[in-house]
Amino acid sequence: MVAGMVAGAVAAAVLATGGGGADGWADALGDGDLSSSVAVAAVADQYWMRAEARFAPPTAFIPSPAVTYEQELVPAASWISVEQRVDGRGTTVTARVRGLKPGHAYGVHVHQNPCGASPEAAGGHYQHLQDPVQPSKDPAYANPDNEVWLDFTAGADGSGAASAHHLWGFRPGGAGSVVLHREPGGAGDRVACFTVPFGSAPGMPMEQPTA
Ligand SMILES: [Cu+2]
Repeated sequence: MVAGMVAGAVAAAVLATGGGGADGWADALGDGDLSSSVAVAAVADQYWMRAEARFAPPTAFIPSPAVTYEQELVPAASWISVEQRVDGRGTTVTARVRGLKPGHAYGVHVHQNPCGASPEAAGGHYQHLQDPVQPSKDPAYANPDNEVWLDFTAGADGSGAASAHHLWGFRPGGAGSVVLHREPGGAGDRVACFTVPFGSAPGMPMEQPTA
C-alpha cells in the first residue's frame, strides 16, 4: 500500500513534467544535439510515454529512431516528439514537430511496425478493428476513428502539432511508429518515420474489438 502510494506520487511528478509541454525537453537537448530520449511512467490503470528525436537519413553514421526519407519535406536534424497518455478515459496521442517545411500539410498516422531503411518497413496503419484485407483501403476501417491520424500543417516557423483521442487502447506490440506522409489523409508517399514505444496501461479494461 505504501509502495503503491509512493509509485503514485512518482508518476504524478513525471506527469506534471510531461504536462509542461515540449519546451523543457527540447531546451535540454540543445539545438545541435542529435540524441533521442524516451520517458515512461506506468501506475495502476495509467500509462504515460514520451519519446523525442531528431530526424536523420537512413544512411546516417549515427542512426536515429526518427528517419527521414525526403529531406526537402523533413530535413535532417528536424525534431519530433510523440506523447501517449492512457487512462480510464482512453488513449491520447500527441505529436509535435519543429524544423519542417513551412506551410506544408502533412499526413501523419500511427503505423504497426518500427521504422526501417525502407519507408515500407513501418507496415500498415494501426487499426482498432483490423481490416481482414491488408493493406487496408476500405474506408469502413481506414478512417480516423478506427486509426490514429495526426495530420497537421507546419506553421511559418516549421513547427506543428496534432493530437488524437480514442476510447480504446493499443494492443500490446500492435503499434510501432508514427509515419509522416507527403499529403494529408489516409495515403500518400511516406516521407519520414519515427519509431515509438507505444504501450498499454496494465490495469486498463481493454474494450474488445467487435466486428
Ligand atoms: Cu500512414
